[in-house]
Amino acid sequence: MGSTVAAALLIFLAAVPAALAVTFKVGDISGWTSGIDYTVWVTGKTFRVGDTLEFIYGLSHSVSVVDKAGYDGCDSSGATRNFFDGDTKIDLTTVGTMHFLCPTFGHCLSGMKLAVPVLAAAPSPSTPSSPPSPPSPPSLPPSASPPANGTPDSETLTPPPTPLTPSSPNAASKGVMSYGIIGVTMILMYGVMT
Ligand SMILES: [Cu+2]
Repeated sequence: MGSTVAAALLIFLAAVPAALAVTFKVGDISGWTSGIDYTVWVTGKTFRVGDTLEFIYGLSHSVSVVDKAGYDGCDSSGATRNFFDGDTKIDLTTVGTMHFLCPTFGHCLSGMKLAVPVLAAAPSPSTPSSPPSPPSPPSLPPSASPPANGTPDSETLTPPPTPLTPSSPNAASKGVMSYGIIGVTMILMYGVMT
């Protein structure tokens, strides 16, 4: 049973990265506001066609979609779209760099602008090119092995149910992994006691 669960979990983990589009909350918990360096926020992230940007902002801000010249010069006069609703979701539909700025006076000049490089949609699993984020191989805690000599101590035999990967997708798979670890522990205890 344990191997079946593990196999199902592996299939699940392998299928997720290619299947899910990502919604990026611009600025993360800070949102779309003054005083944030959005070039830093963009660094290290991969944006793809099919993903979504979500701008969350207060009344003093808005979002203008501009071209590179508008971005460089903080000029929103040529904006193709403007949003004021405080929670703006923009779908990334084409490959290339999208440019945004806040047209409130002075905000763009103080850094409230965003350039997002958009790549092609994520490759399908059958494509031989490198996947965006291969799951790191899990490392089981070594404390599950019983002592070679002496009586087994039940406390040392039950490690905490740590998730196998740092980014566990949901609580359900955590529960499955917990059952797997408990099952392995029980098998080890049974082997020691017989
Ligand atoms: Cu602003």
